[in-house]
Amino acid sequence: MKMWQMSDETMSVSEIKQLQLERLQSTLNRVYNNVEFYHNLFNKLNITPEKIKSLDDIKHLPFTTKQDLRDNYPYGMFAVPLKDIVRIHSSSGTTGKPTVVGYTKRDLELWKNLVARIMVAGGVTKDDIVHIAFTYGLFTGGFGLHYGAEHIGASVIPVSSGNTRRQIMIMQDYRSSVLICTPSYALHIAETLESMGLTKDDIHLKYGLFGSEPWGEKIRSEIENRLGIIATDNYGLSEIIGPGVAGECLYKNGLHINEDHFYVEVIDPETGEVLPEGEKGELVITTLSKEAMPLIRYRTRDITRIYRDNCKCGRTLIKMEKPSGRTDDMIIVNGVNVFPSQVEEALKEIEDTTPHFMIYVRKKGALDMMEIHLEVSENLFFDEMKRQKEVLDKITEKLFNYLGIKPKVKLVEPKSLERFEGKAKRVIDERQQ
Ligand code: DLL
Repeated sequence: MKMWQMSDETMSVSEIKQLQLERLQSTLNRVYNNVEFYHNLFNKLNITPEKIKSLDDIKHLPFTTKQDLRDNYPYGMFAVPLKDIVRIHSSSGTTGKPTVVGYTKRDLELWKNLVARIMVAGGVTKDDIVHIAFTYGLFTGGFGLHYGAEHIGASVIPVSSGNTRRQIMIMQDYRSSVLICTPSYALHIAETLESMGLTKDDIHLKYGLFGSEPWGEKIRSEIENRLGIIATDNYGLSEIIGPGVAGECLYKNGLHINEDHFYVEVIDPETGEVLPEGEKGELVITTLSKEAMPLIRYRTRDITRIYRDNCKCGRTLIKMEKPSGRTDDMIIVNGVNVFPSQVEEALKEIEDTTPHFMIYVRKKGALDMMEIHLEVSENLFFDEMKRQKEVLDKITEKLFNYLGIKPKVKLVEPKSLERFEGKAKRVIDERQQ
């Protein structure tokens, strides 16, 4: 299996831990000396960088949250003067001020190498024609993947998102071999291709690297079958670097985390306690080599587990399971916790359903009401009422098993729900309005 930085991606666990400790200590010194926020916080807690003598000691360090980034908006978390910042991105926050992230020249070098690792792991080579349909702009997806692909030496087409028919024309004419976007946009591209009377045989795609939102195996197999590709998942977040934090190899069983640059922990989101490897909780990341904006124990709010295995690709980097959602995605319906990913999971085994659904939560008197609109196949939609009713009962039953509550389910016509060019939205909570 090809790798971009073989010696870094195949270190032994003891080598990696030694490197992480050295990098952690220098990061702690850097933030203590250069970031007022950390300086004051460490002083308040009576922590000095010298007190952190082992990786285990990291649990004594405080967490950093998105709120801390907001409180220090826009540049307060930077550890270098602005003159050393060469790029600024920001996160797509839906509430309040966005969070701003900066990069030095060396950070950009690091970033493109980490993205290159993930792209090579997902099958990309210098001979590929890489079609990037992530938005270019403040969002890290477009530029992040762009520089990684160029660094490998692939031919990059910076299409950006939108105008799907034109995307397909470009794919046909320029012979794009790799598609890069969100999984929901990939599905939308597949549908548009079919609505234009074309099939996967009319395009030249071989691989797809998708990320930036949660997606399950049902969506993966739909995309793979309809576009004729091998689809891998990759994960990242702007606060940490953008894409390039973790990615699947072609064995598609867990995302390899670039742990020589990011130290990961999984915590119980309620208590903040560190959980043993293998247990599910909130992912917390400490950057180990970033210059412009190092972060200590950043709470990602993403839910996953981390584990080591002997991956057949040869990489020894610790893995994370596909993130199943975010702690703040959780909706509470009459006291029961529900994650949109559970709905996707429940529908996986039911024939004639599609991955397109929207969850509405409303108030009915004092009670919460959850209604799921679900697109079904043409066959079923136009089938007799009796069969529709059977499927509806099956779906409701399955959802009850997964969620612990019985939502109202409405089967809707194929292609009637909104489609997304970026991250998909799965919940409309009308209780807050
Ligand atoms: O989405 C960075 C990125 C761009 C990653 C392109 C991969 C590809 P943000 O806009 O800051 O950055 O959003 C970060 O998106 O905390 C997760 O909740 C979610 N997310 C990102 N990748 C995945 C994934 C980019 N593969 C937030 N699976 C993160 C599930 C993901 N969720």
